[in-house]
Amino acid sequence: MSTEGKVIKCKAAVLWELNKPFSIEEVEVAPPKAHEVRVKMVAVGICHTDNHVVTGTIVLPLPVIPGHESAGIVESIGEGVTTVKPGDKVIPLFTPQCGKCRICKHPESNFCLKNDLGKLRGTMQDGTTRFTCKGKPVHHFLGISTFSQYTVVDENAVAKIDAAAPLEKVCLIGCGFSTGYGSAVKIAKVTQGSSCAVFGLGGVGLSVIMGCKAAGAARIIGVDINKNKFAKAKELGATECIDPQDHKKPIHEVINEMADGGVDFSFEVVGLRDTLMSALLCCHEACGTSVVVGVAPGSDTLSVNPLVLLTGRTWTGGIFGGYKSKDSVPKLVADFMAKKYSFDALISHVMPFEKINEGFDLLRSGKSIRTVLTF
Ligand code: PAD
Ligand code: ZN
Ligand code: ZN
Repeated sequence: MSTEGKVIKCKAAVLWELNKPFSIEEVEVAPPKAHEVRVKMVAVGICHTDNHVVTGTIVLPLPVIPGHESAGIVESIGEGVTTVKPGDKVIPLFTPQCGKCRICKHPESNFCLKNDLGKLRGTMQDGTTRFTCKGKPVHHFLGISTFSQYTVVDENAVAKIDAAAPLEKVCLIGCGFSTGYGSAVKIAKVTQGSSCAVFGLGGVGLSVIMGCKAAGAARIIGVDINKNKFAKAKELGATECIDPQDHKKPIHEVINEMADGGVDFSFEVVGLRDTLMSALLCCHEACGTSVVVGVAPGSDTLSVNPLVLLTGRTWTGGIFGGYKSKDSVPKLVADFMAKKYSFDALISHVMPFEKINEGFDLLRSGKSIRTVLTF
């Protein structure tokens, strides 16, 4: 029996209160409106950004259904949708690409003005919600809310991918892999023979390392306070790994000494004030570039002596690895299918969607890299 045009009742992970476990609830998912698409989820990864919603580091109206690193199959489409059809394999895009705004028309920028990351309204682009639970509206996360068996997304926030792609793997292209890899190859534009330092060796940081290696970096220094992350970092291309707790000196001084005055490229992939500062100061004062990838609490500020930048450093950052999402995701999947990279080292756990709270515990205790939940 077709579900097209009907409300679908299904299971979703709802966050009712901060710092509480998700409750798996029956929710109602409305049919897609014009220029919207309803997607049946197949696999979703757990990214630290989802945990930022649970802790309130990212402030959203509650209740909310988080999740943003996923892959699925189109169930039905609203009026006027032309770029996907029912049955297509797709990846929802937490940064949309409307193609019309100033940013979409800019040759380099990717933070489309239709995004919900800046405003955090917790709605679809038209300002309304498609989920209800126990008679109450439930908010969306970044316009895609993928911790649900079915979700509705705007057409500009979903990309059609290769019909042969393994969804339980390529879901990582929806966030962690693309963010890390693109931060190295697209935002920093890491050069052949250069030196790099990567702070934070989680799913995103390890993907930065993969990007640095692919770009031909000669030296890649991994930095983490959890030594259990070092083996994977080395497997993926880190030439050495250091734990700031093993050094008396500030870690940026240690790296400045190791790397002839500082690395060419540094990446902050944690989301803390201290590591943001260390990453900035560990790149060379005259020719270094430091990239902000980690998401710090919205209320945090950094105070920087202008000389730190006056000497010639570049300080930059980016969402989703700087990729224009709708154009780039199908290409990143094609590169995966052509075996340009593998996600086997990044996916440490696979479990059924119902075990979502166990997956978050693994992330918080530093025991997982990426947990993929399957529906
Ligand atoms: P993760 O929890 O898998 O990895 C974080 C790593 O940082 C862990 O290995 C920690 O041990 C390590 N760490 C913690 N404190 C320190 C410290 N003081 N010094 C060094 N290392 C430390 O997270 P993740 O890889 O999923 O995400 C990392 C960050 O990137 C997080 O802030 C997330 O919100 C952000 C992110 N940003 C974007 C984007 O588009 N810019 C996308 C996805 C994730
Ligand atoms: Zn993410
Ligand atoms: Zn746009």
